[in-house]
Amino acid sequence: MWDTLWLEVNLATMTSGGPPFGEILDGAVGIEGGRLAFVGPCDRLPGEPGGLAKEVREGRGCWMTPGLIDCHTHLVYGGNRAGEFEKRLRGVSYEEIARAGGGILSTVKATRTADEAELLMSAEERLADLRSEGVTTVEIKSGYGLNLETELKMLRVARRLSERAEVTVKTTLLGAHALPPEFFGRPDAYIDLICDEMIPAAADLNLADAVDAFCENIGFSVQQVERVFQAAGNRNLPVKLHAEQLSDQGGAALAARYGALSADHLEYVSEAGVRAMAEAGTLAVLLPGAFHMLQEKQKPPVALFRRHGVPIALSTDCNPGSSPVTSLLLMLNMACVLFGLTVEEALAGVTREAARALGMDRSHGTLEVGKVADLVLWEIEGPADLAYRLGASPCREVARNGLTVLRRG
Ligand code: DI6
Ligand code: FE
Repeated sequence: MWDTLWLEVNLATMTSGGPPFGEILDGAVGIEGGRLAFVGPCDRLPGEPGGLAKEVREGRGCWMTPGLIDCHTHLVYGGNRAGEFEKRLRGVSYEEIARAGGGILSTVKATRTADEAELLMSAEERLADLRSEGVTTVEIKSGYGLNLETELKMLRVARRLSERAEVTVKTTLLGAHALPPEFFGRPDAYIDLICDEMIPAAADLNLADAVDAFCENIGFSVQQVERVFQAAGNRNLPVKLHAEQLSDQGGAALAARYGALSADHLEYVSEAGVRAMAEAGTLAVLLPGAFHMLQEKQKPPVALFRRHGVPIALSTDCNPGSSPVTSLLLMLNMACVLFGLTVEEALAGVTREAARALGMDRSHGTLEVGKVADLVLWEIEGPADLAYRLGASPCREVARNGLTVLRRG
């Protein structure tokens, strides 16, 4: 006996190689022990529904997708930067604000002074927004501490969120996000601190699932990031990189050389960088919220990613500076309208490919027998509605590990 059987649901399984969206109309889904035990058309069920499962649920023609995965966020932070947003609207650039000690560093101040309970509470509110739209897995980076104590504090809060909020959390140490004031003029000494103390401590305490860095002229150089990647490798931590967001630094090629899970942003990536990513199997994570908020003009080269076969994932980049976004559905729309993705590419970008970007594609990201039963029920006419309707909230029910964690309307 299965625990639960869903009947009369249209499935966007998001498996590749078959029909668009891996679609199965008039489908059924069986769940047992938190895993998918059956995914197929209703008329291929191996028996009478009542005899197959303890609980039978009617989908009434709703659509079901895998639980959404937000694979790049800075969800845990202190303070608020709406004032900077107003400055940018008056023409001051993101880089100018950063160089004047605002930007990331203003959030660092607020995050250092906040205690764990405060950080947890504000992050929980943002996480609630994401969850209300079907997000079941979220990656959360540190990077607003920039000292050992606060980086670990952020990672601990991220781990606690996963216990409290019925969401799967992957944590990433982003010590190399910006140069903290106490290291001004000594960036290499700060890289020493990351390599010698932060990475070993995060690894020993099992607080980080990966290591990230910001490779940019207002961030860190390729040489500095390379040292961080080596230290991560010494502790068997996978790496990823904020690369080519504001300029071409050769970060994507570096990420590829270290077998990175993903290179993220990529507005300024060169064809050589894209080719290197393709060869290494490094994904492109696109972040249209940051592109929009910073009023960027240069788009990531989607046609090159397609031509070279670089898979594309999509994320909110939820952060207080460049992307105060807590709607992954909005990112579907922006990726289609601003970057020219198809709806299918966009939806794959927050399911199958996002799972791959987090190294969890064997267990998550598609509706397939054996995978974890993270799923969302949507009251929509078809998958395109998810990218088409701005501000709609068609999410009706969310299950994580086969258990209902959200039910609406
Ligand atoms: N790129 C981004 O878009 C975020 N971090 C990064 O390296 C922005 C972080 C912030 O402005 O607080
Ligand atoms: Fe980011």
